[in-house]
Formats: sequence, C-alpha cells, structure tokens
Amino acid sequence: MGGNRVLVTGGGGFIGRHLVKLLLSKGRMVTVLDDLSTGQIIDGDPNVRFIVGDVADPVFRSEALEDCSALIHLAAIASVPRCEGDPSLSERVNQRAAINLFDEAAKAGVVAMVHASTSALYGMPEFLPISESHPIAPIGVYGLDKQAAESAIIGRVDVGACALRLFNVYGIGQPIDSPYSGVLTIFSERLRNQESLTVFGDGSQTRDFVHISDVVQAFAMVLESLEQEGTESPVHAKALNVCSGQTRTLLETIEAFGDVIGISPIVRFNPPREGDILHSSGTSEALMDALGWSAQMNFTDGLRSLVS
Ligand code: NAD
Ligand code: UD2
Repeated sequence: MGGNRVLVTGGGGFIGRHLVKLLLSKGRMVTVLDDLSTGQIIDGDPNVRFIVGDVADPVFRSEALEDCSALIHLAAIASVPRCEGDPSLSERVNQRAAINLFDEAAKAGVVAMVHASTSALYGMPEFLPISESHPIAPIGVYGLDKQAAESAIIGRVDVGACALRLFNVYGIGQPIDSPYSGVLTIFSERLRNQESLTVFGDGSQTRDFVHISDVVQAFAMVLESLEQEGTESPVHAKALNVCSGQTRTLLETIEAFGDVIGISPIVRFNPPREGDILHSSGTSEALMDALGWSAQMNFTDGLRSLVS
C-alpha cells in the first residue's frame, strides 16, 4: 500500500458522509471534493481536508488529488429527474468529470480507485434477481452517463479499479427535503410528522433496499483489496452489485414501518410514476465470492434506525 490519504469526491453527501466516517475510524486521512450542491461540509476534523469545488473543474481535481494514493468517486447528480431535466449537466458531471478524474488520478499516482455506479444501468429487468450478467440497458440520461463512467473505470489496466452498482440505498442522513429522496426516507419522515403516505401505483412494486452501513463496508473492503493487490485483486476491472437480496414490496415496507412504530399508517394511492420500474431485486454473490461481502443489516432493524 502506498500512502494513507483517500480522496472521496461527493464526500459531503448521504453515502459520502458515512464513508468518510468509516475511513477515519480505520485511521485514514481523507480529502473531500464536494460542491455542496446537495451535500454538507464536514468541519472540525483535522484528518479531513474539505475542498468546496466542482469535480468537473480540472483545477479542483488537481488540487484534490494532491497526496492521495486512493480514490472513491461518489460525486454526481444523483437525482434521475434532475439529469433528465438537464442532460448537459449530467453529461458534464456524471460522465466527463468522472472519466477525466480517473485518468488524472492514475497519472497522479493513485493506486486504487472505486466508482459509485448504479442498478439503473440494468434498465427494465429481464430476469430476477439481477446478477452482473444481466444485459445493460439504461433507460435515461442518468443511467447512460453512469454507464460511460463505469466503462472508463473498469477498462483500466494500469491501476486497481472497480465499480459498485448500488441498488436502493437507505439509512439516516439522506436529505429529507428533496422530492427525489428515497422512498423509505420520505415514508419515515412523513410518519414522524403523523402524515399520510403516498404510494405511486398499487404498492406491489418491489425494491432491493440495502442499508448504508453495508454499502460503506463494501466500498472500504473493495478499496483495501485494490490497494493491497492492485490489478491482481479479484475485484479489479469488475462492476459488482451491492444489494441486500431481501426484496420488499412497498406495501410490505409500510406494514413493517407500522410494526416498528406501533401505528397503522394512512396510505393514499396515486397513479404510477412514469418510467417506474415495477420489480428490482439483485444478487451480490459476485462480491461475496470475491471478498466475502454480504449485507448484514436486518430490514426491520434498518427501519428502526430510520425512525428512531
Ligand atoms: P448525494 O446527492 O447525497 O451525494 C452526492 C454528492 O456529490 C453531494 O454531496 C453533492 O454535493 C456532490 N456533488 C454533486 N455534483 C458535484 C460536482 N459537480 N462537484 C463536486 N461535488 C458534487 O447522493 P448519494 O445518494 O450520496 O449518492 C452518491 C453516489 O452514489 C452518486 O454517484 C449516486 O449516483 C450513487 N448512487 C446512489 C444510490 C442511492 O440509492 N443513494 C443508488 C445508486 C447509485
Ligand atoms: C432509485 C434511485 C435512482 C436510481 C434508480 C435505479 C433513489 C432515491 N433513487 O430509484 O437514483 O438509481 O433507483 O433503478 O435512491 N414511491 C412511492 N411514494 C413515494 C416515493 C416513491 O410510492 O413517496 C415509489 C416509487 O414510485 C418507486 C419506489 O417507491 O416505485 C422507489 O422509489 P425511489 O424514488 O425510492 O427509488 P427508485 O427505485 O425509483
């Protein structure tokens, strides 16, 4: 392993903040590059160098890469509707900035890099559970730009590199004030305020909800393997699912929330969202086989942590 400093782009965001905390607990020094468009600053920790700047700007990328031996790239326009509404912004941040960053990181001496990819690359599932051999067929701008970034990282031959295809990540710290927050965050907040829940469709849609604590463990394990084994790592040049394999319908999640809180939530049904995928469920056997990772958080405990 080379140095001790990790660059986490998007480290002020939902996943980033949890990940930075985990890396610090492992004794790592962390540089964060984040433009605070949806994230928040981390201050007061001498082991965190927080740079407020745009990852699409080469000057900020160069400054952020100083002294870093490893990279975790999370910075992105993570909202699908925002990408659809502004495709050139999505292309600039989610695609071009990522591809340039990977090249510049390798030139700057980074020995390991991990990229936050997405289950959105699979598009409408052809079979379930979705494994990495499922066809790639992203539906919109967000998925297409993420696909281009993913191809760039898993095509690297010079440094250890891996992409993690995240399914529906949930947990505390996801912004609650955005109309594009994850459904479990929205539900928990509305229940806390004793408000009714809105279900788009009949609630029979399924999602593979994976808890943030499991997600950040996956990033840390993959990074360590790439740092130790480089291009010989079993995860090098791979794009791997990060999911729980424990799929729930929306109605089941509402029932589980009700059990945890001890109430019967009031549910209103609206028409399905345009383009909504009906069923999503993944398998993370590949990451299990490579590094022994599997999701540990029990769903009810995960919901309890959300509402507590
Ligand atoms: P988030 O919006 O909370 O975090 C993204 C961070 O990137 C924010 O702090 C934001 O301020 C920053 N950022 C955005 N544009 C930037 C720019 N131009 N320059 C610098 N910083 C910028 O989202 P998240 O849920 O933490 O997602 C992190 C990553 O994981 C993203 O790449 C997202 O696409 C991916 N992902 C998330 C999920 C999920 O369920 N949350 C699922 C699949 C993939
Ligand atoms: C998630 C990601 C998205 C992309 C996609 C890949 C989030 C926030 N979004 O979208 O970035 O990676 O997966 O497939 O993680 N719903 C309701 N009521 C609400 C809110 C949502 O019924 O108040 C429904 C929604 O219509 C959908 C399901 O809940 O059927 C999950 O919605 P989501 O926005 O949490 O996540 P998803 O899977 O659409």
